[in-house]
Amino acid sequence: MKRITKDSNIALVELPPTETGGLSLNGRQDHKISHNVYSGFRLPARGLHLLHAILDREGYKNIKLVIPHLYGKGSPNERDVAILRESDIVMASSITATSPQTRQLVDLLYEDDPEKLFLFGGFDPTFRPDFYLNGRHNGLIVRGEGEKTLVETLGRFCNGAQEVGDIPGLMFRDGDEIVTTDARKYLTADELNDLPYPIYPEEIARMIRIGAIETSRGCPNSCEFCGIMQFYGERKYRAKSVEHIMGELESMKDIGKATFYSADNLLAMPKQVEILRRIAESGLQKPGIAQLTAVSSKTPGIIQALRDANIEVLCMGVESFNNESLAFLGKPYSAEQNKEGLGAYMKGGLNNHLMMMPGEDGDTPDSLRYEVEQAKKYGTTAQFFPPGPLPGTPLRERIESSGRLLRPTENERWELYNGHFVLSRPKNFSPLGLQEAINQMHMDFYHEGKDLSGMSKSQQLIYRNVKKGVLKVLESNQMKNHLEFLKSVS
Ligand code: B12
Ligand code: SF4
Repeated sequence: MKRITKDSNIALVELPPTETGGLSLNGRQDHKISHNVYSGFRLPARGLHLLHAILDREGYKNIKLVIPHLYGKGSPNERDVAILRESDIVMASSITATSPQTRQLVDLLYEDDPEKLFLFGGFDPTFRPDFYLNGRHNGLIVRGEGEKTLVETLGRFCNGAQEVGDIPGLMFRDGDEIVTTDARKYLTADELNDLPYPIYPEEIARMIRIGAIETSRGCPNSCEFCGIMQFYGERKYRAKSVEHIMGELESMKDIGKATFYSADNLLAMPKQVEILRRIAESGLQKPGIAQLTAVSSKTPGIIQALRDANIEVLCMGVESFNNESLAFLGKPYSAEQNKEGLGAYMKGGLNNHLMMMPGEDGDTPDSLRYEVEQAKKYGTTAQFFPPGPLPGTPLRERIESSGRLLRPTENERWELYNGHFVLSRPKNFSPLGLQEAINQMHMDFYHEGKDLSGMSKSQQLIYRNVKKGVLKVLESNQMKNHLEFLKSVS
């Protein structure tokens, strides 16, 4: 491994998803970028802008970002490839859907320069270390939250030491074994408030259409299909302070035409109405999208506060209007609570984006027809994703142990883990039957001729972009090929 110093060239990279999981380089399109409900929005990368700021604060001088989904046709361009080749440290952030091309990139870079250091982080490396630590490169996984582990690890290398086995939060290969060091304790709310604001270099900032702000971490719930509890190690919800959130909004005021309040939800915070009021008074209230729950609608004053803060779209993890399915999914809210909350937001002039999960064991063809009817009633936009057996989740464990995965793990097509594809055997449908039913739900929801005249311009923009993303998925070769595969296993 190269000698690491504060002057080392560091490349932070997040690759876009592709239809085949293959890697295209130099702006080529050998492997088409795959779409999803959000692909029209040109959001920033997830963790990398914050990690950039952390490294910057530690005095690392030569940091560059490679985020190809923001520019050109989405594959790493020639500038990106040059940055990656010249780097001493490559830091890759990935989710399951982007894992195949991430590993291909790292393998290529290793062949080019075996002395590079490779660091991986994010949900997928945390849960699938073997996939990334294939023994060909100097690779380390930072599992779970990355801030402290990253600083300690690079600090150790800068001091000329190589031994990292006592640093919590790491995984690495030692011969045939993968060593997992002690768990890293999650950051407290105070520590989150001490984090620097994410860095968006000018050439990246101008490509972002919707800026994103993380207002909290963790979740007190434990839905079966979600790995959040396993990722952070506890069901601890930690909200950032109003001051920190306002400071970050100020720091990103020139980025994007709208703001996405994410991870995991602004409005589960005890001080939710106060934050909204501060946003409303600050002059920073671009059109907003926020993740929240239907039951938050009961908080006194919240609907007016949302409107004043210019938040127009609410992303709701409703999943189902069927209580039996909600119980299977481990959701803490009933169908009645969801309907009541969604109805209240609509009445208050807000738009619900419904995140639905049809195809759980409680669902039947009839219940899905009911779901889409309810979704039309309560949602301006909606996504219908079958339950995805994402690595690290209790759902995957259940599906795998009962032999319901459609491909064995060693032959899995990880690029299909983008939410849209049926990947496990449903109970009351054939796999093909469920995929076709879900595709039909999307078609029914986004039917031609829907009247958009009651929506504001930005609401129409959001509707059109979500619809565009969904239609691109339905018309893609990726979907056609997957339907053929499902036919063969149905
Ligand atoms: C916001 C978000 C999005 C945004 C992302 C854009 C944005 N900038 O906001 C949008 C809406 C586009 C999105 C889309 C999707 N998402 Co999403 N998303 C999230 C969410 C809610 C927060 C992510 C985030 O920004 N966190 C804040 C940053 C600071 O944290 P972080 O990214 O985890 O990074 C930290 C560590 O992971 C680590 N780290 C991360 N990378 C690296 C790299 C290195 C080298 C190191 C050292 C450390 C490190 O350090 C960071 C600081 O602690 C998470 C759930 C969650 N609460 O984490 C899901 C989540 C990441 N998404 C998920 C999925 C599946 C998707 C979709 C495929 C489909 C879907 N279900 O919607 C699409 C795919 C689109 C795509 N190709 O990227 C899954 C991923 C699971 C998996 N194994 O694949 C998650 C975990 C949700 C879930 N529980 O299922 N998503
Ligand atoms: S799906 Fe949402 S509510 Fe459920 S555990 Fe995950 S983050 Fe929490």
